[in-house]
Amino acid sequence: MKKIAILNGPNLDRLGKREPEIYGRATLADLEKSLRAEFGKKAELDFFQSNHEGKLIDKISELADAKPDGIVLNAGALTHTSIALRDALLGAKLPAVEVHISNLYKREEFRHRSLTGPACVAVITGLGLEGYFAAVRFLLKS
Ligand code: CA2
Repeated sequence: MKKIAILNGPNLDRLGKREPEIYGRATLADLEKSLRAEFGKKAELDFFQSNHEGKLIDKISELADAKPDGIVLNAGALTHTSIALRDALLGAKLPAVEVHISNLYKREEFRHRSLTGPACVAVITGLGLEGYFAAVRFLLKS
């Protein structure tokens, strides 16, 4: 069975609880349930969320040793700031797909730059939660 890690960064634990006009009404728990319903028979899904940059880096280091088949990463605002997260991803040498619920290019200019995107095989932005499904599907096929 393939293994996919799904990592969410700062504030994504608040999904469905604020700003539904940008991020929708589903919670992170709803997303986990739907992804397990869709892919649970084909893949082992490992969900991780942290509001702390270092914890995300530690998780990526663990994954570098565990070697899942892929990583789906929504690093939240760390996408735009974290060289450390980018270095961790590059060091892990695992196929990663970056996902953003909102379309970064329709938002403030500071969200247009992703430091982590170049360390990923693909970036999906603006498909809502569907982006996570597309990312898992892609990683399972590769
Ligand atoms: O669109 C995305 O998925 C983002 O990664 C979400 C981040 C934002 O900083 C990125 O620029 C784009 C923010 C996550 C905050 O999520 C919340 C969700 C609900 C309520 C409050 C915050």
